[in-house]
Amino acid sequence: MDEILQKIFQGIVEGQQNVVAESVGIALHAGLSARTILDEGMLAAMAEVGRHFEEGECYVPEMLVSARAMKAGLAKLQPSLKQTDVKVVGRVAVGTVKGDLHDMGKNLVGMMLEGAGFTVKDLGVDVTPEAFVAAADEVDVIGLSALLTTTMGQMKNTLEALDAAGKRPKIKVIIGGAPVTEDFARSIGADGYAPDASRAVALAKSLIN
Ligand code: B1M
Repeated sequence: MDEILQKIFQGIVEGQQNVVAESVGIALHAGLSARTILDEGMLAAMAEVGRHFEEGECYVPEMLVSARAMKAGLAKLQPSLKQTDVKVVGRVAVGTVKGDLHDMGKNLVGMMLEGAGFTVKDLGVDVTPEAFVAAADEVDVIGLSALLTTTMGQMKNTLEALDAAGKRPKIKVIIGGAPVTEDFARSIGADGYAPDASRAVALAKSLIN
């Protein structure tokens, strides 16, 4: 791995915010693409942190410091994820479902959607079905994120709440997050599933055109 990517990777694993922010700046300056930095440096590092946690080599506080370091890197990367001169193509509300506090996947999806010309309303984390329903009139697409197998069920609850409030089929609902699958999306009646942020953008575009 490129030396600077290795530094970003290690900085996230060790939770060194300043090292990560500075190294992302250096990598961009050296001409590495935002996509390479994200995929090979940052997302790979978070996957490694997850592996350490699973194997009992790190605990929640360490995951949290790694998450902060990742966020510092994402903030540096954000302008490069945006395309220039893009027209507004639609409005999306994104949020992490009730009971779930993981926000980086959701943030990344929001950033990439903005970069592709969508207006994005970020509802945050631990978002109740009622809060998604309240946002439905202002958007064309709602994006639900869940990182825990225990909170995936909230996606179904949210879809049911949107149905009960008569908000569908006017709005489309897309879902994603590490434990979520295409089959699960189909089984709960979501309009689509995307495994990553760039495919979430393609999916949102395809649903509103
Ligand atoms: Co958590 N955590 N965590 N954690 N955490 C996981 C998810 C876990 C897999 C770790 C593990 O065991 N290997 C595990 C879940 C197991 C399971 O249910 N299957 C887990 C656990 C168990 C927990 C706690 C229960 C731990 C505890 O307290 N004992 C607890 C739960 C808290 C809660 O939410 N109620 C917890 C807490 C935390 C922290 C708060 C410490 C921290 C989150 C900080 C934050 O987000 N601000 C944290 C972290 C950092 C992780 C890992 C290490 C990294 C997650 C991450 O940010 N990845 C994670 C392990 C892992 O994922 N490998 C883990 C980077 C991010 C960019 O990727 O979110 O997957 P991701 O998003 C991807 C795709 O999934 C997709 O696009 C993104 C990439 O392009 N995507 C979408 C996401 N949302 C989408 C929406 C879409 C489309 C695509 O459309 C709308």
